[in-house]
Amino acid sequence: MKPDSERTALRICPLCEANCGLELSITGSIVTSVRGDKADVFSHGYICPKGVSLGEVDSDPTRLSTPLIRDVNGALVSATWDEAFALIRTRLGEVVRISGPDSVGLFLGNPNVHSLSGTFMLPAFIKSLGTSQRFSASTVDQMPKQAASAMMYGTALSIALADIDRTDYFLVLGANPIVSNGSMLTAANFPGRLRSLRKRGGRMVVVDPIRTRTAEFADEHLGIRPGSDALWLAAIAHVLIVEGNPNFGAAAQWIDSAAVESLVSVLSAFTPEAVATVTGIDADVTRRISAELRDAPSAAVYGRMGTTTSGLSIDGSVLPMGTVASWLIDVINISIGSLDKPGGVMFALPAAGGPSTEGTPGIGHGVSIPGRRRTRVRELPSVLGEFPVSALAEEIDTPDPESGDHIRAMFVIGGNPIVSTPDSLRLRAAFESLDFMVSVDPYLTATSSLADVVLPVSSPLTRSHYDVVFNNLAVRNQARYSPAVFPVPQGHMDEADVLLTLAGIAIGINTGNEISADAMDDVLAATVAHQAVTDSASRLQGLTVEAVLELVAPLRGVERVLDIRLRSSPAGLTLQQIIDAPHGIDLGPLTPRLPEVLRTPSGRIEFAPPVLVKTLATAASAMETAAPSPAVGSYLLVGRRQLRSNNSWMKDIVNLQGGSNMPTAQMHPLDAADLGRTDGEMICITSASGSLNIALAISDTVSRGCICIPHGWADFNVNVLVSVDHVDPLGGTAVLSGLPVTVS
Ligand SMILES: Nc1nc2c(c(=O)[nH]1)N[C@H]1C(S)=C(S)[C@@H](COP(=O)(O)OP(=O)(O)OC[C@H]3O[C@@H](n4cnc5c(=O)[nH]c(N)nc54)[C@H](O)[C@@H]3O)O[C@H]1N2
Ligand SMILES: Nc1nc2c(c(=O)[nH]1)N[C@H]1C(S)=C(S)[C@@H](COP(=O)(O)OP(=O)(O)OC[C@H]3O[C@@H](n4cnc5c(=O)[nH]c(N)nc54)[C@H](O)[C@@H]3O)O[C@H]1N2
Ligand code: SF4
Ligand SMILES: [Mo]
Repeated sequence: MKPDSERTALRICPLCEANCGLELSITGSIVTSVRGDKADVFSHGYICPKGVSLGEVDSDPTRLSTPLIRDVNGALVSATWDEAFALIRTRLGEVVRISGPDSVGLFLGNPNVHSLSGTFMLPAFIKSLGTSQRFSASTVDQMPKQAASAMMYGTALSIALADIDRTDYFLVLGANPIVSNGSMLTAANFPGRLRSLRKRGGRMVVVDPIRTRTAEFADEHLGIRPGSDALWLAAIAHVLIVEGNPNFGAAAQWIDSAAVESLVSVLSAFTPEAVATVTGIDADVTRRISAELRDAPSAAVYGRMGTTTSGLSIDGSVLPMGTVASWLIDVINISIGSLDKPGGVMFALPAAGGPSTEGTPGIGHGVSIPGRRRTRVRELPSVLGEFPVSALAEEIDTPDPESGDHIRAMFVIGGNPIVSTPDSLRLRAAFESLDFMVSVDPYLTATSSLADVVLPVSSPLTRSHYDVVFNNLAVRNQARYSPAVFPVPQGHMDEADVLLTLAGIAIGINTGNEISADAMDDVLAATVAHQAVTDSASRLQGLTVEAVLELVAPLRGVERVLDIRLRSSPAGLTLQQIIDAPHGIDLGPLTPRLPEVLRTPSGRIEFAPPVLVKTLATAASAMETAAPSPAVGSYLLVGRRQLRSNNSWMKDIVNLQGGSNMPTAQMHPLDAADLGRTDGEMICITSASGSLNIALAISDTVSRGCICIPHGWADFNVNVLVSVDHVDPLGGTAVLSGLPVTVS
């Protein structure tokens, strides 16, 4: 073996929000091993099993190597890129010419936020296509947190982040970061950071219907009835604000007294005693936790999937509470003086910029929640520019009785909605009825196998990387860039080029003048440069577009856009400076950003947005009507994530298979005994939407009355059980946890 064919390369892991820096050993064109990069300024050598398998992801033989198109017999066959794009040009063109751009739907999946191409090139395609029919994985995920934060602070990425490296008290609801490695809170080595918290004498409390690995690690675990977090959080807020004298700390001068009064009034009903039955948490425990939060030198409350995607099931109805719960978390953080305080919850200052660094510091347009547009069939409100994915199937399969309007064509980009969104069987039938469908996906999946054209993108290791999105959510400010590890192999195509080509085709269809990917790249760079010279907060404000493009020449593609973004943002770095620091540039712990961070029209913190106050008020009756536990024979569905798995993909990676990575329904031993079922037996779970046969796994980690099933498995798809009916009225997000099911 030639020694010169062996090398190492550094690479930020694109597989989850933790953004670990990794070191790859490479022989020829094969990654032979992956380790954590000890010198990485953010992750300091941490790695998880998924990161270890990044080489296998790169060389995965199941990755598609050519585009696929559907032939006259209905089979998907290999095609050239020219053939695939030609088919899109013709068939998409037909649909748009006959029915207009709004007859084309878009579903954008999770991997798009983990790449520069998804971050920079995808918006160009969306704009070129000109459709309003946009759906994404956000409405089966974090949208309620974004909606609540946007209302309070002004933008969808103005998230107050738990400062876990400095806090003395960490209250976690509905999150399992020891397995998930964290979400809406980018903190590489979450387990290590939690160990440090414990080591420095800090306390951690986890609220979850399941005794997860995170709960087991914590000082205290509180089981809670699924979907009732908003009521419990309201009771804590009651103790702090109605019974006590809240100390708003740094936030005080940005909060209106009228907002405090309106909160006091709505919270008055939510005493710890009143919520005890419905939540399953004793009033004295709620009072003690409230006091601990108030008295700790610093404290942070953090909620994730369990708080954004749960609903409260009572008497046959399900109450989605995600946006209210997400808001109340911030209400509590503010009421204990934690906002903008080290060890409390703080805002990141992303080096490549973001919504909270653009525009006029301290004031902005804010957002309208619920959104102003409505879905055609059910009139569900839009949220932050998109529609709830729970409405997607009906928008395809239910033409307007008068106009005949409906979605006739779909682009699915980096998503697998058949597996990851509610009522999978109906969505599958809806996709099968489309006139035309395209998937941009490296794999043949439950979703992409329904497409007329599949455009595979080349391996993530053939692209450069910088976490533009997640630096808005990171617990430490830093800037890290990895160049591509491998060139794009002959015959493959980089995702940026795929998306720019699609954008050019869409422009051609809409205007008659198609633009090449190269020309599209120039249009995009000029647009970003234009923003950079006109934005009042930009360091490049006042320059000409030409001068900015001159500064970043000869870069093209994602690097060019990234360099413009870096230069225009508060840290004022250049891409070259970051390239010159291969283990990253540490920009230090989070620093106070009030009031400059605000982008609300009032220039204040919207502590008690009226729609949230109203929604909480309507939940008050739930406390009275809720029975202490679900009806006999009925169980509440709860989700879980698996350490050796990544949503619906990476299931073919050999080193990740087996062990805990199995699709099973976990149940408490006493519930299983009641049903007369033993471990490993197949059980049939039925909901209002469908039935699922799946193996039973008996586990005392599960609260009585709950059934815990992971998502992401095509053959054991939990989303056949999940209904499209229960949608958060403000955050547009589906209820995934807390739904009633029966077992037979
Ligand atoms: N019941 C239930 N449902 C859930 C959840 C739950 O907890 N319970 N969780 C929800 C959450 S949080 C999320 S984020 C969603 C995820 O939902 P999706 O985004 O729909 O699914 P993913 O499995 O993340 O993967 C999307 C697809 O992207 C492809 N892909 C991988 N890398 C790339 C790439 O670089 N480019 C492109 N173009 N494609 C790529 C993969 O092959 C896969 O087919 O699922 C949601 N669904
Ligand atoms: N290994 C691995 N890591 C991942 C992923 C993966 O698939 N595998 N997916 C990534 C993605 S896309 C995301 S969004 C993140 C998600 O990251 P997390 O939110 O940390 O992960 P989950 O495991 O979904 O944790 C949700 C927890 O909420 C609990 N829960 C359910 N209902 C309720 C409720 O009503 N109240 C309360 N208090 N708790 C409830 C569940 O029992 C579960 O423990 O993980 C990311 N990381
Ligand atoms: S924790 Fe996330 S970012 Fe870190 S190695 Fe694992 S998958 Fe990659
Ligand atoms: Mo997610």
